[in-house]
Amino acid sequence: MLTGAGVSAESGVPTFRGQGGIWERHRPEDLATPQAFARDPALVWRWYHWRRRLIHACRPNPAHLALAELEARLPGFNLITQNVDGLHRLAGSRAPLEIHGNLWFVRCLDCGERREERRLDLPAPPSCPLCGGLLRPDVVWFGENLDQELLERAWQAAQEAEVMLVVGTSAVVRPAASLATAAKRAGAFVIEVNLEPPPNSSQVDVSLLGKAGQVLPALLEAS
Ligand code: BJW
Ligand code: ZN
Repeated sequence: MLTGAGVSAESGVPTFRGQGGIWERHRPEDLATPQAFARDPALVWRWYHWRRRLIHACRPNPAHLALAELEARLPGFNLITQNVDGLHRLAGSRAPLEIHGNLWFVRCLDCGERREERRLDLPAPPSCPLCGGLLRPDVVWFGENLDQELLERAWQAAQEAEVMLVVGTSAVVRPAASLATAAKRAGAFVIEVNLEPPPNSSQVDVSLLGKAGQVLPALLEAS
């Protein structure tokens, strides 16, 4: 499985692109780049502060739950997610590969210490308890490398997959989007679940149009 923001949309988490998406109102380069954080850490942190509070109130939806149930039923199941909201784990998925990080973790710019941070009363960037350095959300911004070990495991899962479901992603951000292409090239049967038809239909074998929260439980029912 490869999931994106569309999987969490029905939980009330805004997507990035498209109607009502976050990038409609904000420029990605102002908020989701290391340069933006270096320029104005308070501004970038305020944006995460807003999202953390919003996401804290969101619950997993039937799409997350169906994926957790599929994992329990299918040996050799792998879940790769671009989402940073932590909702897959909350739904019971055991080991989602969160290749774009997780906004409930922070990382020190100076000493690299990574820790869980769930407090919601942090309107300004906190400082590191070990060295006093600036803490940033432990997510992957544009221009940054993904965690190499996680990415390696994701590549391997994609290349070994017999079937790959690509759910609720616009599949424009790399290298995540390339995982589906790699799976297809290695012989996987690729199924896309999205509200919209895929821009490049030669990349998928089947396109299921609809809400992830309806399509995935229906697939589970049929399996
Ligand atoms: C529903 C639904 C419902 C709605 N049911 N469906 C090659 C060429 C050109 C550029 C690059 C390249 N390789 C790398 C790059 C640069 C860049 C990139 O890809 N840019 C492109 C945009 C052009 N990539 C990177 O910088 C990556 N790093 C990297 O490659 O390092 C090496 C390198 C460095 C320097 C130069 C070159 C290479 C890192 C990417 C990090 C992305 N980070 C973000 C923010 C994370 C933190 C945070 O959340 O704050 O990740 S950006 C944002 O986009 C977020 C998402 O995970 C990611 C993907 O979005 P997603 O999940 O697909 O959401 P949407 O909103 O786009 O789509 C939602 C979909 O759901 C839509 O299709 C809807 O229709 C659908 N939907 N409701 C089903 N109910
Ligand atoms: Zn530190």
